[in-house]
Amino acid sequence: VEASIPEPQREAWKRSQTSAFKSSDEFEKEVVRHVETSLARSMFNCDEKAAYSATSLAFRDHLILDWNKTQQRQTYRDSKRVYYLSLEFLMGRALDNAMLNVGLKDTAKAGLADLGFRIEDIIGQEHDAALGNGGLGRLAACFLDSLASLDFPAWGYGLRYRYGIFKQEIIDGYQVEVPDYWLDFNPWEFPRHDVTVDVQFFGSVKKVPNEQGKSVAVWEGGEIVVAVAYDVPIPGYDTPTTNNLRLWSSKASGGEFDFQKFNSGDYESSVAEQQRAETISNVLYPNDNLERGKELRLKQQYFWVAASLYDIVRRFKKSKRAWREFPEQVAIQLNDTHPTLAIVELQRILIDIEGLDWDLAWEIVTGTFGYTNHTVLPEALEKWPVGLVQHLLPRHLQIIYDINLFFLQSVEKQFPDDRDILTRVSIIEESQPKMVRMAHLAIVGSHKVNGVAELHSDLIKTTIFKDFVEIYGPDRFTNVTNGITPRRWLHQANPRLSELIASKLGSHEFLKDLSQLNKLELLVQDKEFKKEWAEIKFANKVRLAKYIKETTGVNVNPSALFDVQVKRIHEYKRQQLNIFGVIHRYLTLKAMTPAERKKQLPRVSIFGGKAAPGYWMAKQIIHLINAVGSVVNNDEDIGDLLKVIFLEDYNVSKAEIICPASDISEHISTAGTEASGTSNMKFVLNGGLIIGTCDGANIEITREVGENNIFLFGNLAEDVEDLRHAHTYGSHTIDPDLAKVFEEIQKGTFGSVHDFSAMIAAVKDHGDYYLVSDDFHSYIETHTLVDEAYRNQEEWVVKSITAVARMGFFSSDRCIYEYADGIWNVEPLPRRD
Ligand code: NBG
Repeated sequence: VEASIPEPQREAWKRSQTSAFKSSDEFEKEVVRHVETSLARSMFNCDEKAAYSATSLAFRDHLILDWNKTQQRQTYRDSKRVYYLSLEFLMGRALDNAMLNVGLKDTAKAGLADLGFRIEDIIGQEHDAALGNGGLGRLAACFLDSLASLDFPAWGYGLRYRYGIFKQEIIDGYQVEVPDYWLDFNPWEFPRHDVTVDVQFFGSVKKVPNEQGKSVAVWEGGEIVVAVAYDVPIPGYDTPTTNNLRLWSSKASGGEFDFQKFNSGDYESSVAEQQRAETISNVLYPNDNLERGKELRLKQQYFWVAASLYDIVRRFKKSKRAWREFPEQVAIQLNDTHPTLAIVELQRILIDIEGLDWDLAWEIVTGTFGYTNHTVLPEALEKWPVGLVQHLLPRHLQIIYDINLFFLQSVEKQFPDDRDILTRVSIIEESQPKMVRMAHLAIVGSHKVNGVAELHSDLIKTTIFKDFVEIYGPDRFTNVTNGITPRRWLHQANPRLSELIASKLGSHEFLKDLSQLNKLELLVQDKEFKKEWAEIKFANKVRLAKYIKETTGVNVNPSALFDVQVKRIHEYKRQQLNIFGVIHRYLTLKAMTPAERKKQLPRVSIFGGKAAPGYWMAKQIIHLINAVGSVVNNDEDIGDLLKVIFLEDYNVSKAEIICPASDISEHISTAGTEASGTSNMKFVLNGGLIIGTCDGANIEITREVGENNIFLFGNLAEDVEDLRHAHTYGSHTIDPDLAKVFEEIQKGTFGSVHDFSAMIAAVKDHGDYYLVSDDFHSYIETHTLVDEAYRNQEEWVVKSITAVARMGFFSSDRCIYEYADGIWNVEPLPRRD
């Protein structure tokens, strides 16, 4: 607004206005222009990488025009906005998504062909944006797609890590981590060197009287780190709405380096401050469902939260509204407890800087925030030592103490005879050292708390947050079952299936209203349709088989049953159960006569996923999978009957190849441990069936697709505690089939007896916390049922179609509507004014 062009000159601007390409001719011109100018190359040195770069720049230009208009429209309307704060956004590739969402993929395909390139090769050049670990980060990415596609005025806020999640290499069967430097060429971000925020750390707090003689806190001293904004456009599907993901990058304040030190010849220390500042946004912590209490992590959190809130408050203040109206204009969603300091930061801004009194400020704060919990695992619940918070953020610790004081006073009033409840719910844990419990702070500072699937939302209410339900009543707690975007996970990942569905339903509308899939059920007896359906699955398996051959050298038969488990490696996700099951299958096949073997159904067991670098047991699981693979895959008795594959470096773009190619996927966590899971949804949406436990969203998937179209096994969440108790205090006997598997491992059949002994001991000697032995029999039996069902291909295809037809509920669009309605109270912005 400040620098707008005067009326008389605007005509000239309008005459010269940039317009986006529409035809393939115009697209080609843009590509050539970018090759020749932006990249300073020509047709004589344009390789696929350059063609990718130029294509991306052409689409980036396209997006930015829509982006500008969207931001203008949203500013002009000044309606309530949503801010999604997440330390992780696992975006994957952007080009294919941009082409499909703006509806110009065919145009680009024709244009690229004219210029001498195949569009798949060009898409394949892109490096994944991997700023996340797993489901939590990918959920944030799916939500951004839905928010834009549904025309919500929404921003994402995150960190621009220089290194995303590490690249995984498998060397001699072991995981080796390699840094993921992804920023050498990233056409999808716009640096905003003019959008910066000074973020303060350390220092001390002084109380000084203000003009009214009231004592106010002043936080002074310490050091300043500068946050610089990088904006990533998020195009909606089939709408001009293009939202913004703002990622903060850290840089030293006061320029590049200390000139005084430099001039006095001390070059090294002159850049030290710069390096220390840049460390903050340097690397994503590679843990999934684990918090390690590292100082740098807390610095990252505050850096990102402070910059984001400053930005949000700045935007609000432009509207000149009264502070009371803040929660009517701003909804902030906390993706897990990582951004919980935002609660404290907003309270600080309101009382220390804007001069509001505590109660009004607190009302504004709680009216603004919503908190999503993503796990009940104790090792993942965030806690910070009071001393560390005190040192890094002295004023924030005072405010946390005040929040806690007022909160505990009200609890005491409500439950005057219950001293214990105060200890249990306090934001400060009276341990040695004392700890700040971030989840408690997040609950106290939010008006809504939600879990991510029904079972999970029930569990948080009855276990970890039980006392808070007593205190606030059940209304503060709600459920929003996770979802996935059908644009990426069906249309982009499985174009043939998406086109087949579109041809039967008469349009692509289902991609915006996934419940329309239910009309497919009318076709389950249509022979031609079933045949095409099966052909597409087969083609997707052929594609994956080719990829397996290229990357592992192993030949797999695409007619075999493809059994897939891809996700982060974790004991609670139980890849160990899967590989023990594979060994059991191997032993069973080995014990058969050749004639018996001939009657068996061939299978390919496919694994993929990263282990956190410090998670030793998870790394042993990877090692065992690879060790089993090298024995089984080379056993001539076995041949095609069983192959065991570990796919290196599982990530979003690989998931797009893997999900469409599964017959069965495994979602086999110990009941009560997987909050939701979202890959379960991706696999079923692509026509694969599930073998799974009664855990997370598997339960609702069962409710939707019907018990006949899913393979459930294992103990229930309600029995887990008793079983664990019995393991420790009763006599603990191991399932006899599992015991045979252990014997085989210990005989050295798969090498490395020593390496694998801890995995076995966890089950045999250390209480089998994850109930591997308890569930083993039921797991094996259920796999037998899978084999039997798969033999009847006719029936299998019916199951597959029926399941897809009933998956409408799991669109992230449905989630976003539920958040918008039940938590944010925001509405979409009509596209045309
Ligand atoms: C993960 C859960 C998954 C869930 C995703 C998204 C964390 C802390 N939690 O089950 O383990 O699907 O969140 O909600 O990463």
